[in-house]
Amino acid sequence: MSSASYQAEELQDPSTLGDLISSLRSIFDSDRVNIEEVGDLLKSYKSNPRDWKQFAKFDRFRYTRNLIDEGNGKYNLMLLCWGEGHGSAIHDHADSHCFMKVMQGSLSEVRFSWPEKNSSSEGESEGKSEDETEDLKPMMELSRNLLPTDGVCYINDSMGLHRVENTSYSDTAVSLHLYCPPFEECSVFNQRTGHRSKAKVTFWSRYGNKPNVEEERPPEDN
Ligand code: CSS
Ligand code: FE2
Repeated sequence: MSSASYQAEELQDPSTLGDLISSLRSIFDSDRVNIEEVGDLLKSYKSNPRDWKQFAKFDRFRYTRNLIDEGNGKYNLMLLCWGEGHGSAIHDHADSHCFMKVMQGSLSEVRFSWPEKNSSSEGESEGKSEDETEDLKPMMELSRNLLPTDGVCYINDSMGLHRVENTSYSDTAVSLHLYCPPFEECSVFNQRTGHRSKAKVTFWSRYGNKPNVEEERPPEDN
């Protein structure tokens, strides 16, 4: 096959989640992440529940994180399942790239800036402190978006923090997330005080299998 026809094949829209996984693997073969290219690829796949229902495992109480692919160790691809009214804490992304695509329903994404000091005291690094007594301003909302099915968004720590929520009380929601590089811990924030704490992120299921061991839960609200 000539390189030109190979390229033409690569540019075809993925028609299944399997195709999408293969294309992501080849994009991430390169050490540079082209944010636009990954975003466009995620947009070009049209969600079909038949492709991903084997990974969609819900919990009654919290949203769940279900691992789909470890991307040759370079990134984690996972399906998040949000029950009615389920939401995340305000969180960062541990210096990773975060891509998110809605697969079913819709999700609200509210962005915040990093906490800032309340006083005129200067010199210390903004929002990086875990000192519970530190005087910080209430966290400032930057934007608010309702992402529809097949909608894609991107965030990293330099763009701020966010809270993701299924605001529907009648419909569940499902989203596909890609984090590069993978992370096991992030920070969660209290909107009122700006205080931050560490939270482990865990998987509810891996490759469609739910472990019988103790329940694993996503980050708790601070
Ligand atoms: N970052 C959250 C989901 S919103 S992007 C998580 O991985 O649990
Ligand atoms: Fe997030």
